[in-house]
Amino acid sequence: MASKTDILMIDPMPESFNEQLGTPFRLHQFTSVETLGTLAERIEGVTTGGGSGLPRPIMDRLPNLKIISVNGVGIDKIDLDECRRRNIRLATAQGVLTEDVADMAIGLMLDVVRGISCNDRFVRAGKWSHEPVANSWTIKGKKLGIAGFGAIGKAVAKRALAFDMAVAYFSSRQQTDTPEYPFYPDLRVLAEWADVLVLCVSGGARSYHMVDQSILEALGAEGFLINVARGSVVDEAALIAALQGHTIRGAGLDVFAEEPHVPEAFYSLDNVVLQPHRASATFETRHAMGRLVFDNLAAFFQGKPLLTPVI
Ligand code: 8YV
Repeated sequence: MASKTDILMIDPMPESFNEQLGTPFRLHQFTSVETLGTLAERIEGVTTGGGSGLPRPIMDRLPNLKIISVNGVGIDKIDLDECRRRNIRLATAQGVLTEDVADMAIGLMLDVVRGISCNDRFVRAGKWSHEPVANSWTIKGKKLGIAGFGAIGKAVAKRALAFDMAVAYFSSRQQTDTPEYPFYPDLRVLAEWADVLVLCVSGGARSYHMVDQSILEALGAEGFLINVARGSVVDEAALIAALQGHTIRGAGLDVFAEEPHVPEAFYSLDNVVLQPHRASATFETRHAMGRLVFDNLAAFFQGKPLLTPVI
């Protein structure tokens, strides 16, 4: 019997995935670089999440690595130049998580604008019988600015139209397939226009702290910020100051700069809704993502084209 190909899992994969993948491959859960030992030389494939990527110290320890299959769409924590230099192929789970991530963006927007989580805490604390309940704000007619107009940004736009919102976007270039949405080449101008600014950009150096104090000021005291992209896109200290000082009205955050660490300053704020990076985490989508991670690996080791290649 041919020996199985060794695959290193940086993040744990669901049990169903292990069962599938366990057939042609031998799986190893990564714990630390130090404990890799002689296994390191046998590893030919890596699976990882978009948030974890493949840190260079691990990549550098795997001399026979041939393919990285990402259980997500983010590739900001993978050194693409090094992949090309070492001829390492890269595939992502693009296409199958778009709708869920867009739903999360809309969910966070509805939650923070309508005060849903805040009022849930109010009811649970038994305050309803003796304290006045604050009003929230309406969604209808609000202006939605979307930063990053790839598949996820466009799916957010589509949903926002059902709420009678006006939609415009910022992107590195104007999109040819969506002439119905106004394009703002300057994020600050979009932030000034928008009531709600949703971040759907890719992570990495280009978008690092793209939303800083000046963009929050442009969003203004009636503005809301929603982030389903990467924590690195937002200057968290500036955001905390803006929420505390009410120089923006609220925020909905699925992602943070140092996950799973979340700055404690957020905990006591009622104008922010926090999620532990759950946008793609539904049973259905995680199953489809796992399937794609598996199918890309299987295709590669069978000498077939990758289904969703990046490199
Ligand atoms: C996942 C993500 O939560 O797609 C991405 O880049 O960050 C998320 O969809 C992550 O990949 C799962 O580990």
